[in-house]
Parts: sequence; structure tokens; C-alpha cells
Amino acid sequence: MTAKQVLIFTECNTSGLTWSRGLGTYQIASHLRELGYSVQVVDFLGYLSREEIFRAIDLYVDQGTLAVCFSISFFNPSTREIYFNTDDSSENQLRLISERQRLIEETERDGLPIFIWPFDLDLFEEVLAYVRAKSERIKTVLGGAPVERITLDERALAEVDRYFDYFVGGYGEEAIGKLLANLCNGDSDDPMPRIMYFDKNSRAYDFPNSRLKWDTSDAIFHGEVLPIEIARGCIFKCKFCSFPMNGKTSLDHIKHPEVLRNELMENFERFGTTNYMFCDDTFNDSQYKLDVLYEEVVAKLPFSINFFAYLRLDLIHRNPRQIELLKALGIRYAKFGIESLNDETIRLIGKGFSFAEIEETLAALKRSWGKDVIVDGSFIFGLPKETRASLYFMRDWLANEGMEYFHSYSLFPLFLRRLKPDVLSRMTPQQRNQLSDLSVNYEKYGYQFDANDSRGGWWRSDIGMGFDDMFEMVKQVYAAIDKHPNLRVGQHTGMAMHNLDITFEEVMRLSRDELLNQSKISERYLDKIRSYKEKVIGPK
Ligand code: B12
Ligand code: SF4
Repeated sequence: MTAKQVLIFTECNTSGLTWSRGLGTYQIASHLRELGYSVQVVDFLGYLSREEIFRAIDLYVDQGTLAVCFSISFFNPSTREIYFNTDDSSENQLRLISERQRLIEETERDGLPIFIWPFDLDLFEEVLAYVRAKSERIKTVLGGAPVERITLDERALAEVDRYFDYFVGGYGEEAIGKLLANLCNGDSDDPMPRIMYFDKNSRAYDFPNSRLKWDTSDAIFHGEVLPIEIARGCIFKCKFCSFPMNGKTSLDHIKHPEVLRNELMENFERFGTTNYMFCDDTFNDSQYKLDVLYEEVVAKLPFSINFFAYLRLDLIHRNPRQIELLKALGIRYAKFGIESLNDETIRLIGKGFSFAEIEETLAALKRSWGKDVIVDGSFIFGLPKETRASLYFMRDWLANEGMEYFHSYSLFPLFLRRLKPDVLSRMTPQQRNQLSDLSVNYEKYGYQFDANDSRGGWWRSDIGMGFDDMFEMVKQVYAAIDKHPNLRVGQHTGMAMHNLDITFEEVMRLSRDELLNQSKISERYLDKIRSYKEKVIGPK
């Protein structure tokens, strides 16, 4: 037993079909280990039975534990069901895997925010009581992407407030470091605030020199697809987007090339990893970053890498050299946040080009990338300045011509949060900073909410259409392309298929249905989860 222990429960990024580790959890764990804490991550929370959660607590929590944390960026609605299952038979577990996949798909396609408190709260109380029985001093901490949203929403906060001693919103290295130091020192004269937000002006955490060092206790599989950050933040500030480090200056927060080279080399040598999820909000937001990454990192590695990344298509249009450069870097799964096909809308939200230029750039990509890259298009139905005609046009174009360029789509109805003026006026500038311009000024953009509608995101706009109409269009596009021969298991899910030993060539060759029907995906997934559990919480 050491006196500086931390346990982090998390749920990896899962589409129900396959998984990849969520970067944020392990980034926090790696940072804390560097500070001298002994940290155990227990992942795949949604696949642990009640008995297994208690076993993990027995293994990793004792008198020396400072905090039990929950990292919830990728918690999903299906996490709930599994707790009540003690039946570990393959048949039952496979049923649960497909149930999980159905629930995730349904929730994502409903355009609901992905954060739905996944625990059965009675059980969660039992879990916390079990933790506290080990030592009254242990603190509980909630971290991860939805924390800002929860803490800014009175109703959401009220639901979970009593379970956590501390909430950390946004990038959390600085806050958790201070908090644990404070707990170690028993510093009751200088207590930490219960709710802490990331301060984007702070330079206390030296990101460019930081690296994510995986620990043996993380139980990384051989050849596992790993997440990595090349840079943090995004130089743009689109009207609908509220990522914590939007609008940064262009060369800020980029990791130094030798740090990246070392990270990639070490992952290769220890785990044989060559496949990555690039977690940058916009990977191609800086030409300098791409050039340095190629010249100083990738070209100097004794192996080549493959990766998934979020990209902006207008930047490729402005700088077509990126097409070949991205290919040389190793892009395999490209996800483009295009959002709209209506020129006025695109201009207003902050992605400045036209529909004609979109088509032109997609055609250029197709010519160059061909069968080497799987391309995903991400669109939002219902953004400002859309007209009825432009929305129907987008629906029809995506359902037909679009599939000549894309292998998959991520489609969403616009989700707007309704913020009451009194809540807004009570927010600190730091809290306001966590919101998109569209959520703060929705009236200015022509949206209204029904005062009696308790659901929060169900808006209507000045064109007489609302959230439900947008959701309907999303469903129509998905239904229209469901059997399209060009449809692939795309974006991050395609990349994560490598974790089930399915290669890029297979994902590219087989239509989505063929891949899902032929590859015994659930069985492969189940094998991996069992193997993870055995390594981290031991056999039954
Ligand atoms: C990269 C990324 C992905 C990658 C993840 C790759 C991987 N294996 O990690 C991929 C492409 C797979 C992905 C998929 C999805 N994503 Co995503 N993704 C992101 C993105 C752009 C960056 C996340 C990231 O890694 N950032 C870098 C790390 C360092 O930051 P971080 O994860 O936030 O971690 C920090 C803090 O959260 C905090 N923290 C985290 N854990 C803990 C724990 C403790 C104890 C503490 C103190 C602090 C702490 O400290 C960390 C380090 O600073 C974010 C947007 C954003 N900028 O946040 C969206 C985001 C996380 N994704 C989101 C969503 C919705 C999805 C999808 C559902 C989208 C979809 N429909 O397909 C899927 C998830 C599928 C699923 N069901 O699991 C949402 C999550 C919303 C939420 N949970 O409320 C976000 C916030 C985007 C958004 N729209 O708002 N995503
Ligand atoms: S939508 Fe994309 S490009 Fe725009 S601010 Fe957000 S991350 Fe940056």
C-alpha cells in the first residue's frame, strides 16, 4: 500500500461494435503518475458486473487511497443495463453487446446529447458506500467532457451533486494536480473549490513537452489502436462549437516533434502500435503542424503509421497540397465536419467556402485518395440561415450524390441548449467561455423554445421548422443510404476495427453489412473484454 493512490473508473470509446481507449482518462493517469501518484485505471466500466466493480474496489482502494475518480467523456446510455447482469455466459454477454450497440445508435441518432447519466443511482450509492467504508477520507471526483455541461445545468447538477466531492470541467491536469496536492497536505485552511473549470489562459501545464506514457497496469493489447494528441485546441471559433480551447493562436499548444517521436517509438516498441486515433479537434488547422509532423516525426520513424483524424475540408480547398501530405502522413479514416451545403449558412457559422467548392474538393480527394482513405462527412441539420429548400436539398444530396464521395456520414439535428437569462447572467466569464455563441444568443439567430417543453433542446426556428423535423430528415438520409454499396464502417469505428484484428483493407473492401455479418465482431469484442478483465481485476 502506498499513501498516494488514485483509482479512475472509465468507459472507453465504444460504438458497441468495437472500442478505443479514451485519451483523457489515460492522460490524467499518466500526468498523475509523473507527479508521483500511484494510479490504477479500471476501464470498460459498462462491461463490469456489480460484483466486478466491487472486486476492483477491493483490489485498488484502501486506507492510502486519496481519490476515486470517474472519467465520463465516453460514458454512454447503455452503461446502465449491464450492472444488473451477473450472467456471464457467452450467449448473454453477446446479447448485451448487441443491445448496447442498438442503444448507442438510437441515442446518437436521436440527436440527444451523449451524456445521459449511465448509472443506476441506487447501485451507484452502494458503490460509493463501499468505497467510503474503506476510508472516510477518500474523495470522489468527476471529470471528462460533459462535466462542464452538467455543472452549468442546474437540473443535471442537482441529480448528481451529492455523489461527488469535486467536479473538474475541461482539461484537467492542473486542477487534479492541485487538488491531490491539497488532499495530501490535508490543507483544510485553503480548501479547493468543489467545481473547477479549465482556464484557457493558464500555462501551468506544459502541454508541448508532455507525453502520454502508458502504464503496464493499463493492460494495452499488442498492436492496439491508441489515441494521441498532436496539438490541443482549434484555431477557429465556429458559432455552434464549444470546445474548451477554440480560437487559440495558430502555433499554440503543439507538441514538440521529439516528444511525439519518442511517444510513437515507445508505443511501437512496447505494444507494436502503428494505428492511431488523432484526437486534435481539427488536425489540419495549421500547415506548419502538418509539415513539421511529416518532416520531423513521421519521415524519421522506422515504420509507417495509420490514423483517424478530424479535418476541415475548406482548409484543403485553400491548400490542396494537404491532400498528398495527409496521405504521406498516413491518414486512413478522415472525418470532415462540413455541417451544411448552404453557402450563407457555411459563411455564417465560420467555415468559409461554397457548395461548388465543396464538390470540387471532394472530387479532388476522390481522385487522389481513391481506395486508400475512408471518408466520413459530418453534417448538422437546422443551422442558422438554412431555408426549407436548402434543407431538403441537403437531405437529397446526401442521400444520393454525396455517397459518390463519402463512405459514411455523421448526421445530427442541431442540438441547442436552452439557457435561461438568469442562469446566463449568473455565469462567470470562464463559465460563459464554455458555451457556443449559438447557445448563448439563440434568439438572435431566430430560434425559440416552447416555455412548457421540459426537454430543453427542442427548438423551433423562424422558418417554421423545429428539432423534430431535423431529426426526421436525418433518419430519412440514413434510411436512404442503408444498403448503399459504397457504405463502409467508417470514421473512428473503422479505425478501431483494428482492435478486433480487422484490417483497413477488409474495412475498405467490404460494405458495412458484409463486414458486420461476416466478421464475428461481437465474439471478437467479447474475447478482448474478457482478456482485459482478467488482466485488471483478475479471474472470477
Ligand atoms: C478525439 C475525440 C473523439 C475520438 C476519441 C478517440 C479516443 N480513443 O480517445 C473519437 C473520434 C473516437 C470520438 C468519438 C466520439 N465522440 Co468525441 N471527441 C473527441 C474530441 C474532439 C477530443 C477528445 C480528446 O481526446 N481531447 C483531448 C483530451 C486530453 O481531452 P479530454 O478527453 O477532454 O480529457 C481532459 C478532460 O476531459 C479532463 N478529464 C477527463 N477525464 C478526467 C478524469 C478526471 C478524474 C479528471 C480530474 C479530469 C478528467 O482532463 C483530460 C485531460 O486534460 C472531443 C471534443 C473536445 N475538444 O473535447 C469530442 C467529444 C469528447 N466527443 C463527443 C462525442 C459525442 C463523440 C461520439 C459520440 C460522436 C459520435 N456520434 O460518433 C463518439 C463516441 C462514441 C461512443 N459512444 O463512445 C463529445 C462528448 C460529449 C459528452 N460526452 O458530453 C465531445 C465532447 C464533442 C462534443 N460534441 O461536444 N471522439
Ligand atoms: S467546429 Fe471544428 S473547426 Fe469549428 S471551432 Fe469547432 S473544432 Fe474548430
